[in-house]
Amino acid sequence: MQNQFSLNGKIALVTGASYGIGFAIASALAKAGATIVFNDLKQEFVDKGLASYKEAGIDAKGYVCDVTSEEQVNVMVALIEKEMGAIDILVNNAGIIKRIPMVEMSAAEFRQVIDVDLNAPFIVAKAVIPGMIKKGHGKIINICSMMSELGRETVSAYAAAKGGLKMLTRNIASEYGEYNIQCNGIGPGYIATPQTAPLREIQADGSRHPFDSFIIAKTPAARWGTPEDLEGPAVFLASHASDFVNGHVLYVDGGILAYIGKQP
Ligand code: NAP
Ligand code: GCO
Repeated sequence: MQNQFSLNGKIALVTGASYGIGFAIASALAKAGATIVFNDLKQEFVDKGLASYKEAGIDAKGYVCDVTSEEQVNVMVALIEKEMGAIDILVNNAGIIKRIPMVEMSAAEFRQVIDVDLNAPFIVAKAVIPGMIKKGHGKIINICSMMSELGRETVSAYAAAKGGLKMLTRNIASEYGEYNIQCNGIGPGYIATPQTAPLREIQADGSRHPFDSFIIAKTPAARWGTPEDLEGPAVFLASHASDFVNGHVLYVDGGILAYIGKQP
């Protein structure tokens, strides 16, 4: 059974993985046997990421690359393929959020979120798929969100992007399934990372942030998720164990999507 989940000999590219969810997922893939390549926007974050991987006993390779730039992505993927071989596993993790009421949001801000959260996964997937076709197999995991299914105040661009990413996931599965490429999504619930830190800030009077209390009440597990909660699902979707799972989004949300909320 262990062999089904083994990633020995596989090369995995995890985008935006210096810390947070990307780091946890990459570390789990490494523990299952994969060689890790990651990128981040600035050398200083890549260096911090490299130090964290080293501390965890993982020999990762890091690149500076903005995933919204097709040129930079193509250069990075070509370098990886030259130095290490074709990528077996891609995790489109890099993402941003802007919490701004829709009527106050500029079109430029909206576009920026769509660019990182939807256009970039297209750009990176497009760059790695030809190598996967040549290799005869590939796994693409797109990091979706609760907002692939639900809306809420202030996150119009993010919800539009993550909803789009769910459909891009299904489309890649549809278009490249015949080449033995599986493309699935992971939809994390509310996970404690720098991205959600503003929603968990302790208030001036020492009480919990109202959004923090709201999430605890809305989550049957009655807690925020941790990046480590995503490790097992990521290894599953990257491994042979999921070879007939394609175009699926696996929600790892402590039950949020199943729950109407606490009765008054
Ligand atoms: P995070 O802590 O903000 O980390 C995001 C990472 O993406 C950072 O390393 C960031 O780089 C990188 N990044 C952003 N734009 C980039 C670009 N253009 N090129 C390359 N790297 C870029 O976020 P997280 O909470 O770990 O989230 C990771 C993914 O999970 C995102 O797609 C997010 O939308 C999704 N997600 C998060 C949650 C949650 O509750 N936290 C829930 C569902 C889905 P810098 O260090 O340079 O900023
Ligand atoms: C927000 C949050 C979310 C989460 C996550 C939920 O402001 O509502 O940041 O969007 O980060 O994506 O799955």
